[in-house]
Amino acid sequence: MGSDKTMFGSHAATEGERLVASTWWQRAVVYQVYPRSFADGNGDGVGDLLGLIERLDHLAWLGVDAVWISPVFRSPMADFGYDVADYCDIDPLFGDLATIDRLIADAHARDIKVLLDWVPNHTSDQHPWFLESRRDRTNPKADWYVWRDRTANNWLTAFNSGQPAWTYDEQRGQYYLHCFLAQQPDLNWDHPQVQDAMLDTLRFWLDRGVDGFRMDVIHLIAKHLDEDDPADFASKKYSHVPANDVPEVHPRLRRIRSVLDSYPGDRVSVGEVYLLDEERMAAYYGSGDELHLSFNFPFVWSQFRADDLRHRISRTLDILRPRGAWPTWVLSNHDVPRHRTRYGGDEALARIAAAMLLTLPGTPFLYQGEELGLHEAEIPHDRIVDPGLRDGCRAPLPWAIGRHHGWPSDPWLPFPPDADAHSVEAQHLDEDSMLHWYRHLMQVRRRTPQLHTLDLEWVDLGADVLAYRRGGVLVVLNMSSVTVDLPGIVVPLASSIRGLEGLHITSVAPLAAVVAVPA
Ligand code: TEU
Repeated sequence: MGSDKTMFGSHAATEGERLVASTWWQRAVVYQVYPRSFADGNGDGVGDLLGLIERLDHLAWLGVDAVWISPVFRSPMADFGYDVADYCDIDPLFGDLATIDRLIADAHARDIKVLLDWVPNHTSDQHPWFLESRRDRTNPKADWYVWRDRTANNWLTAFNSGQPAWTYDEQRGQYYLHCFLAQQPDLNWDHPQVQDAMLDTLRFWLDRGVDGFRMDVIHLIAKHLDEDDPADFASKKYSHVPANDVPEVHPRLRRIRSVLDSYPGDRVSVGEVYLLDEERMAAYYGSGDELHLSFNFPFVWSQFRADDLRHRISRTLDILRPRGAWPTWVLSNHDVPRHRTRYGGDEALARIAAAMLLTLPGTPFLYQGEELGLHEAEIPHDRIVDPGLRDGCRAPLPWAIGRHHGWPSDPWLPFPPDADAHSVEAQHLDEDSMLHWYRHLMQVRRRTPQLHTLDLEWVDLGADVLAYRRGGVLVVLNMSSVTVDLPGIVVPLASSIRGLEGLHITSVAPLAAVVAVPA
């Protein structure tokens, strides 16, 4: 536990650090769509772009400002799209280029921005570049991937497989590097032509009007192959990826940034910098010339306890703010068990988590289904399909009450538990539902300018209460089992206990969240 000084010291930004949102992506709430499980437009049991287009009105109603869509490019789907065989085409499972053009236009017509998921570290082993590269040692793309006569280090693949990150290729007669599956060979980013070709794939989509990219394991585009992982590396709970963090990555990020910045309209990059340390992660923002945003994984993995959260939030703000770097906040995504389940399943805690996510200083990212309060799905043994065992958070969204829950046919994975009660249809009708709670918090966030800065000042209301002031707005997340008295009389803008909005209150009930202004 940190010292009281760090825990409750003032975290209001100083004059030089005070940052106010000036771009759309600093004000935005971003919603991650995992397209296979969002909505199915063609009835084949797998979600697709048409399904997403049909649900844009729902997302506009919910109040999201942008969608990040997990990969929809041509892919053999060994890693469900994170193995790309053509960066400049859509997989027929999801639609085609005309469908994505329509999606971009229809989203923009509703003031929703579109971010695609760019996978620069590796391609599919079926990508034409790899097929050419593996042919022999002299072809024009011979050095586009990482080939060695013998395994150059002790790295293991991700997903806890225990397998070496090097596979011998008979055809080429050499080993190639793959930080993930053997079907995902790592590109050789030391090669200028690889960099140029990958930057062209960004231009392809920027020209088509996308507003930015989530960038998959972006820290891996530079590596020191001669460095072994420490002996205890594989046993460290969440470090499945060789944790490369080397200086050569920064000029590469600056090239990527300059491509995005050469387009009008504030195109944005948000990097999956899977380094479990805020200080290391912060370096990937450069001095405003590398990533626009970076995911904050120590926060994802925080215990849902006031002291741990306070520590992570303080550390993030203390490190990012002086650099002029804009924080992001995520609780769930397509790789980790749903936070509702991680936090024990309780609905009241999930409501508190939502209030926190949507009132912290920076850009929040929601993962599809958290607004429905979905639990992790239980996947029977014979239906597990993901090599990383992440199917439980990738279960299809229940849209309706009844058989198939609004899907035209039985989808590719089983539904999460209590799918009728958690469905959009059921929750739409119930103003007291989790869905309405998220929507209301987003409305409050949008119309409250105090929530669009990086100011945050802790308020000490007890160890199990996460409480902070954002300008004049007080947020009280009571994670304790007792009622807490407030420092004064306030009027809730949002209250997880219904019926309190607009009233004068002086305390917050156990396991309740309040966003309020002074009376
Ligand atoms: O994830 C990278 C990553 O760090 C994950 O492998 C994480 O360690 C793991 O999922 C925890 O179980 C990205 C994508 O988000 C993931 O879906 C891909 O499988 C991976 O890259 C490879 O592209």
